[in-house]
Amino acid sequence: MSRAHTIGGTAIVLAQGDLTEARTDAIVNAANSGLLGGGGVDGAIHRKGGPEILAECRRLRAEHWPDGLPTGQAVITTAGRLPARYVIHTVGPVYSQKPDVPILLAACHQNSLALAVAHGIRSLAFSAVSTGVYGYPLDEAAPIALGATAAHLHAHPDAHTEVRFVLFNADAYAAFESALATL
Ligand code: AR6
Repeated sequence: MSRAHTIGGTAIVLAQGDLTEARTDAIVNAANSGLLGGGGVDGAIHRKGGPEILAECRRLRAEHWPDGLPTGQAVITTAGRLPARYVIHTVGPVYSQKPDVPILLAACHQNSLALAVAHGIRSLAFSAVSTGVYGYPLDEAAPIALGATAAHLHAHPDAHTEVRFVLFNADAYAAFESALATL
């Protein structure tokens, strides 16, 4: 299953599947501020990508983020043994009714995409950040993720060829499909 929508020179593509198998230049990890692995897609990335990713995350912590990466920000490492070349690690917000929560989820996407531009990354793939362990409802997260991506693509019409959302199950795919239809 896949669906696409084009903004400038970039296709926004929805697909159902496993992010660790994406053959884009970069995949975006739904990390935590410790950057040292965890469950969900983060666990799968470190498990399949191997120790090189963790070693770079440790170095980033030691050199730049001794107190952890703040929510909404993004950093980049190798992708180790994964088919992608890079992993962009971003920290989504834990879902709550606090007013800054949607702003932080949008910032994850904007900062990940800005980092991709800075590294000449033409294609990248996200999962549905914050919608697993962090509890963000899919129908609220999908329009924020896609809206932030669309805003970035309007500002950088030639920076990327593809921004893919790899959704783990049919519910996630349906939520992103509905949100994409309203872009
Ligand atoms: N490919 C694509 N999507 C996936 C995969 C996969 N391999 N595995 C899970 N998902 P989550 P969060 C989906 O929990 O909510 C970790 O412990 C999943 O169904 O991975 O941002 C981190 O270390 C959901 O839709 O990330 C943090 O502590 C989406 O990916 C915390 O969880 C995100 O779920 C981050 O929580």
